[in-house]
Amino acid sequence: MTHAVIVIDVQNDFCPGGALAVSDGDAIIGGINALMQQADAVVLTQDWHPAGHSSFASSHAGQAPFDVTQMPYGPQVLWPDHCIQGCAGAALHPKLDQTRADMIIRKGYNPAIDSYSAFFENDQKTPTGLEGYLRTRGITQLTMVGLALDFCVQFSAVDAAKLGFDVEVRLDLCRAIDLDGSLAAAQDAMMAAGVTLR
Ligand code: VGL
Ligand code: ZN
Repeated sequence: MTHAVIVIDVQNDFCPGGALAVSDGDAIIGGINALMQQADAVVLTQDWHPAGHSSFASSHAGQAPFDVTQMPYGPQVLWPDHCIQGCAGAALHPKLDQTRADMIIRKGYNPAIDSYSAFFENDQKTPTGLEGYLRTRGITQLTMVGLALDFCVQFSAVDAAKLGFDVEVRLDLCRAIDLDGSLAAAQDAMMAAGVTLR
């Protein structure tokens, strides 16, 4: 039984002052740094979009941030431009201790498909490769933390549980965007998938 901490998207753009700031997003960083010290393995994820990404409202005439549009793969919330490859907003937060990170996996680089989950893009079938990485290292137990609880943490945790990993989410080490009840819906979806909320 090997245990990994998966730290989701603790990036400047999701912290106060960022393009898609989550309230108090930086308040969890000290606790995450401490948690990483106890893990067998640590993976960080990084939202990493090309400029003009299809998840940006600015890429769709007449649409505003937080509108929902229909993509070939289903409904998609449109976001302010954020986490653009190589820009300061996409960098991991400077207070996040990267020394314990074995692996940093990027996602959302496909211009036509968003990727909330660290395992599959939003078409729910294109893999990121993280499953193979964890399995080949013999990792079976995951603790997930980070931003945002109701988007990337939720999708990552649900996919991991569906793939058969033993998944726990530390609610105290996550913060949510909470759009139209998305936080309550995310907690229900995670519990239904067998994720332990702690
Ligand atoms: C996220 C919206 C858009 C997240 C990423 O990390 O939760 N949310 N891109
Ligand atoms: Zn994104």
